[in-house]
Amino acid sequence: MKKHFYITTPIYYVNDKPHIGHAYTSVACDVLARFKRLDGFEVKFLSGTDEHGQKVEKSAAALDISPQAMADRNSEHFRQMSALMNISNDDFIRTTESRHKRSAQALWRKMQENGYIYPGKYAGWYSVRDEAYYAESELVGGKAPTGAEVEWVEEPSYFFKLSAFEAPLLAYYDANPEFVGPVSRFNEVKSFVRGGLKDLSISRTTFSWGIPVPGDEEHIMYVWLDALANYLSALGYPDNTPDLQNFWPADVHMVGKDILRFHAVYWPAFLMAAGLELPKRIFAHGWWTIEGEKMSKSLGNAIAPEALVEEFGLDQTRWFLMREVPFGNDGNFSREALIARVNSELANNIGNLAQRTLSMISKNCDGKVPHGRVQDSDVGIRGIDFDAIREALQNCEFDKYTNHAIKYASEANEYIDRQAPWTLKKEGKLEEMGKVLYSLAESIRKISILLQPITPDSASKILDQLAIPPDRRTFAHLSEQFALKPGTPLPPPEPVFPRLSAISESGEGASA
Ligand code: ME8
Repeated sequence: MKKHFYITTPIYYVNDKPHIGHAYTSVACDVLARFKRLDGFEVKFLSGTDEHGQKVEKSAAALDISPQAMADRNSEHFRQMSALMNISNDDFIRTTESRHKRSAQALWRKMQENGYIYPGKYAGWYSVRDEAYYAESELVGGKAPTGAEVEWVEEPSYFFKLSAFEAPLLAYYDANPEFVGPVSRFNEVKSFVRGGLKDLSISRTTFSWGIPVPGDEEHIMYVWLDALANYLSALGYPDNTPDLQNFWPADVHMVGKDILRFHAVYWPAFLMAAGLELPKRIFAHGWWTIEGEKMSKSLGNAIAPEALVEEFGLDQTRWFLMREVPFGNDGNFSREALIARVNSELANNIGNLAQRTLSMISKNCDGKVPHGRVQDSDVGIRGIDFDAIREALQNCEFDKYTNHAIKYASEANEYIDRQAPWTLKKEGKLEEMGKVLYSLAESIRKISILLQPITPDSASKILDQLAIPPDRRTFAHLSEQFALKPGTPLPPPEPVFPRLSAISESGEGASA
C-alpha cells in the first residue's frame, strides 16, 4: 500500500491580494509535496482561502461591495498565485463553499455533544486585523501585542472550554517532541499554555458574515474555528471518506509564525474536544522584510509574486525563497541578494555545468549519450547521500537540501575542469573524452532529478535534454540501474538558467 502524506498551506484571507509572504508559504509546501510524490508517497496538498469574518466584511464595506463579491475576486487572485508559482496543490478550498460550511458545523456539533461548548457573554478586546481576542493584560500601549488596533466587544457568545485542555495539551507536547517546529517556537507555545488557558469565545452576534452556529442562527462561528476546520472539510469530514481515512491526521500544517498559536493551541484543543486525531506536525516559518523594512500596506512595499516572476523568472524566485534563509528564521528580501544568488548558484554553477557538458556532447559525440559508465569516484556525485537529503526535507531544512544540490554541481564542475575534456579532444583521446562526458551527464541527470521539487520547470527541461522519459524521474530512478544509456540520441541543448543583470529596477533585468 502506498504511504500517504497530507500537507496544507494556511488559507489566506481574501481582504487583500497575494504577496511574497503568501507565495513563500505556498512554495515551501509545494517543495515538500513534490518531494514526497517523487519519494513514492500519495500526496494530498491543500491550499485555499479564508473568506469569512469581520476583517473581510469591513474591507468589502470600505469598497462598497458585498463580502461575497470581494471573496470571489480575491480568492481567484490566490488561485492565480498558485498557478503562477507552479504550486501543485490538489485541492483549493474556499470557506464559503457548502462542503466547508457543512463540515465546520459538524465539527461544532461534535464539540458541543462532547460537552465543550457553553453559552455566555463576551466582554473584552478584539482585534479585527488579527481576528483575535486579547486579554487586558496582553495589550501594549492600548494595542494588541502585534501592533493591531483593538476594540471593546460585549455580546452574547458561545464559549469553548479551552481551559480544560491545558493539561492534556502539555502532556501531548511532552509526548510528541516533533509536534511543533522549529524547537524555539515550540518552546514559546509551551510557555504560553503553561501560563494558563482561559475559555475561548467562539461565536459572534454583532455582524453576520460567517457560518451560522448550528441550532442558534443568531450566532456566527468565530472565524478561526471556521477557518481551521478547512483542513478537515477538504477531506469530506464528517463523512468517513477514503480521503479522511487516508490523509487524517495531517502530516504538516505549514504556517507563518504569526498564526502558530491558533494552530498549535486552539486547533489541537478543538480536535481533542471532537475526539479526533491531532496533526503530526505544525511548522512555523519566519517573516520576510523587504529591503530591510517590514512589509505593510501603509509603506506600500508589499511585493506581488507576479512582479518577481516576471523580472527574475519562476524557478529563480522559488530557488531564492527556499534558499536565502534557514527555514524558520526571518528573512530579508533584496533584489541584489536574489540576483547574486541566481547568478552564482543557478547560472554559473548548475546551469553552466549542464550547458558546457551538453553542448560538448552535442558537438563531439554525434548528439548521443557517449559510451561510458560511472566509474570515476572523483565525480563526487556517485556518493549521493539521499538519506541526508530526505532527512533535511523531513525537518523542513530547505537550505540544507539546496546545499546538497549545489555541492554535487560544484564537484562536477571541478571534475570537468580537472579532466578537461576539451584537451582530451584536442589530443585525440576521444574515448576518454566520451567517458568523462558520460560521467558528467550522469551526474547532471541525478542533480536534475533532485532539483525537481524546487525548480520543477528548469529541472524537467534539463531532463528533457538528457532524453529521460517522464516516468523515469522519481527518486527511485536515482540509482545506477537507471543510468543513461550510451547511444541514446539527445535533443539540441539549450541554456536553462540565464544570468540576470543587475541594471534594471523595473523588469528589464533578465538577460537570456
Ligand atoms: O492568517 N512573511 O491569513 P493571511 C512570510 N486566514 N510569510 C507571510 C508574510 C510575511 N511577511 N505575510 C504573510 C491568515 N505570510 C488566516 C489563516 S489558516 C486556518 C487561516 C504568510 O492571509 C504566512 O504563512 O493573513 C502567514 O501565516 C500567512 O501568510 C497569513 O495569511
